[in-house]
Amino acid sequence: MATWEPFRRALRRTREAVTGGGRRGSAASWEEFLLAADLGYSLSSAIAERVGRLKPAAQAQAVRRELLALAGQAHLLAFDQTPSVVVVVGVNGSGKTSTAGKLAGRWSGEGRQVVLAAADTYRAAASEQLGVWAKLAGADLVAQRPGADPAAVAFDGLARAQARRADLLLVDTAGRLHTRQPLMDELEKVVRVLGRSLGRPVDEVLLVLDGTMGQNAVAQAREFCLRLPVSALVVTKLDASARGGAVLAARHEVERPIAMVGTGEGRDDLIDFVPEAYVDALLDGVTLDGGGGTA
Ligand SMILES: Nc1nc2c(ncn2[C@@H]2O[C@H](COP(=O)(O)OP(=O)(O)OP(=O)(O)O)[C@@H](O)[C@H]2O)c(=O)[nH]1
Ligand SMILES: [Mg+2]
Repeated sequence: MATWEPFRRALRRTREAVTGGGRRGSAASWEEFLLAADLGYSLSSAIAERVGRLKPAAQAQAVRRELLALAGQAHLLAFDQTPSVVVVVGVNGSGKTSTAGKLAGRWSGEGRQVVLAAADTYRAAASEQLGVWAKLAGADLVAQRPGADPAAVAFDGLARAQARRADLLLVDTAGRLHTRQPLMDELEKVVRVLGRSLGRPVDEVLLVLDGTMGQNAVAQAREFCLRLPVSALVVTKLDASARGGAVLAARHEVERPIAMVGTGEGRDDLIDFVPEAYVDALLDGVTLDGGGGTA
């Protein structure tokens, strides 16, 4: 399958962590497997308990079904406006700027006109970093001087996108700890100002979660979703993580779909989330006592 190999590659470390535990065939061994995949304690024990009641031969399929239910449906980004507006949010270093840059590259590559707004006015060189991505993508960059009001940059970005009749406005924001109230207020303002100028809600608010953060990402997702109209999750750095299952726990916690997965630092290293491919890559190599497999 075309989409399977990138997931397999990205989940290599997680798979190594979970298949190291040997043969499955009891609730305890499934719990160990799910904990190793970083699904978190409550989900892992609940699933293992349900699955452990089944005959060993039925267990692997039951785990697959449980994981598919957790993964939910794929999420296609909404693109039917001129411009469609996508705001990228998340904690420091989660991969927001890279994700915005990769998306700009993908969409310009498909012939869409893209404007990137550098609403991270805090970090030194943040707009230069986005500028590099804009150049790579052939997208327009809208930026102001460091310290400017992020909502003003977003507003300018929208004005530019509307003036050029661009297809997409992508707004990169500053990383912030979900526990810092004033910073979250500011992010709310960015989304509110854009919505007011558009006369409708922004099309997507993508929450970027660092896939190496494990269960911390679950707490982040909860807080961001409480404050902002997050429409979907993007999980980065799965290529560098042994904790690829945590995203399923995050999805379960906030009931937002997973849109995309970051699989490296390069411009093409962002793939659409395909639940079946993801779960199969996670389970690849899992064998089962009595299930016909060999360890
Ligand atoms: N391996 C790997 N690295 C990634 C991925 N996505 C981003 N990175 C790296 O993670 C680091 C942080 O990425 P940024 O895109 O700058 O993250 P950010 O959220 O914009 O960071 P701040 O603006 O400082 O909050 C960079 O070194 C990226 O190259 C990914 O999918 N895989
Ligand atoms: Mg950034």
